[in-house]
Amino acid sequence: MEPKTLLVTGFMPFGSEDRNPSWEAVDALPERIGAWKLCKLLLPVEFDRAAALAIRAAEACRADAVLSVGLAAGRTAVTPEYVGVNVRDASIPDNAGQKPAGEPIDPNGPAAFFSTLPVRAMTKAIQDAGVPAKLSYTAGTYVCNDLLYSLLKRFSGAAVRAAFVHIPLEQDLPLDRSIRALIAAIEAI
Ligand code: PCA
Repeated sequence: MEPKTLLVTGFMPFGSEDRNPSWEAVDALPERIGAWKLCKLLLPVEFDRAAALAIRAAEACRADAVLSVGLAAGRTAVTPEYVGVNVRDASIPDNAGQKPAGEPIDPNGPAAFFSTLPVRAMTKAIQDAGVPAKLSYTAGTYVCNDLLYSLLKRFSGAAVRAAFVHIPLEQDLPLDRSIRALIAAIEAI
């Protein structure tokens, strides 16, 4: 059987961090996981632009699904995200200096979209692999949520499914555990 294509994205450093484990973990993933062939993309931490680049890449690599990964400093478990909400509310500027305060992502869009990959099963698979994981009901209101909402809106009603996984800082979860978690999550898709 032809492998299906999964676009996996990670982010550049932002704010006061000089590294972002989300891209380091994505970059370390093997090219094939289970039934999936991976196509990888490093994204800038910028409202609008990250989503536009991810959507373009999903179309270019004819992705069957998109799994985006980001850093959630302060969390100690890997957290698949249940929902993307139609809000931009930044507490620090993005890497292009934008700092939206309580604006919709799309003034005409619905309040939220639910992830279309099996986030509950992905969370369980990560736990079964021995890595702390918890289903999250908020991806925040910064660039990660912007990306998730925009992907789900773009592919709403289409065959392309999408989800987002936040991983902790390396000091709270070593990178090899986050990599193991992503492999388990992808095997569960
Ligand atoms: N985390 C940020 C944006 C980029 C990243 O890795 C977030 O949670 O919105």
